[in-house]
Amino acid sequence: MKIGIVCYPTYGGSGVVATELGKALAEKGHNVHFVAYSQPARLSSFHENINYHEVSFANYPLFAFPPYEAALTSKLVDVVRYHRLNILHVHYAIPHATAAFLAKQILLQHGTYIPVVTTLHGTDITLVGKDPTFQPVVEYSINMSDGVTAVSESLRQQTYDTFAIHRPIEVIPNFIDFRDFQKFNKDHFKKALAPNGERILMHTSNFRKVKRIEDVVQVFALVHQKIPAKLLLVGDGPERIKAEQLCRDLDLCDDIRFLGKQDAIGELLAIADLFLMPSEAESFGLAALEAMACEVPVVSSNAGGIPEVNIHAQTGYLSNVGDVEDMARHAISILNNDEVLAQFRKNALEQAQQFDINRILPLYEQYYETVIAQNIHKNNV
Ligand code: GMT
Repeated sequence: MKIGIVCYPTYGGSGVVATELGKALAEKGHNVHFVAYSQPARLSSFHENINYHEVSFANYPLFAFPPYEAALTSKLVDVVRYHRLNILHVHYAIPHATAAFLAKQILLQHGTYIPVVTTLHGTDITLVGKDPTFQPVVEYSINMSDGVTAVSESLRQQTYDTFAIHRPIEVIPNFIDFRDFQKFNKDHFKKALAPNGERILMHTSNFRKVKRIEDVVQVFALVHQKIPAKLLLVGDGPERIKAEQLCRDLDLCDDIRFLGKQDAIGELLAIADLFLMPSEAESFGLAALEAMACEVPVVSSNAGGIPEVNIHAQTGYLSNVGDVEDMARHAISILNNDEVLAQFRKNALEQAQQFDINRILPLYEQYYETVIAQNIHKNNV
């Protein structure tokens, strides 16, 4: 198949999923065309089946807001026509599903019907999408897609609860590539960061408000009172300053490291003993799955789709959003005992294997084939 993938190029979950999906499809022999406003973060190496088309345009002084949707739409029309794509798969509804819909209408004038699959990732529904600023456009664009997927059952339900959607939404969960995420031997690294055998707690995210970074620090502070421990904070974003201030206020700077944005997350997770995800909302929690693939148990909130990934009292624990005492109690119960930790590590790996990319990729391929077959008669109208 010739597949167009539209995504955000940043370190955010939707861009990561889209890029890893495209790379895996290319490895299986499909011809993949990425369309984004800059090179996706995880698209660094060359592959003969991967093409990248950048949406770029010179801004005009009249535009207080550069019309990105228009530029993206034009790029999609061009790429679909001249590379004869079979399907467009857009990740994150805003504005990708809308631009894809418009491109579809324009292409119809040229006798081409391009089927569009929209994958909903989370904040495009739960936070930004339901805001009245975008709500009617998001709802319409989802309904006009030829196929819609959501990354968890929870997100599918929230989409139906939030919008008037009159088409089926298929749940295709996020996935993990065990070549990048496994318990690599990085003992030398562990010794450098925790020289006295301290337990290592870790959090990775884009440090947005929804991630509740201050809860991460609060949970660590409570664990630290009972167990020698270090906290590694990976990533960067708007809430980092507040978290840094909290570390200073709690006098924990010697035991908390801010590592900033990192590429080799799998290698860092390999030295972690526990992953913290106290998020306010999370459609899936890809970062938790990445941790579990590296045999790291997860102490998290019970928001959104997290319980579909992190199984309570088995791969980690779930607490109500904001209940840092409960999270700390759970963390201590795992970290206090080597045997308990070993069992949680094993369970985490087993659960992560359910989301192996080799299991999930065929679901996308089958879905594309179904959507293409349902719309084939619309071509050359
Ligand atoms: O977490 C973010 O803020 C990034 C966001 C995105 O759209 O890039 O992540 C969402 O998509 C990920 C991949 O499907 C999910 O694993 C995250 O749970 C989801 N984030 C939220 O729902 C807050």
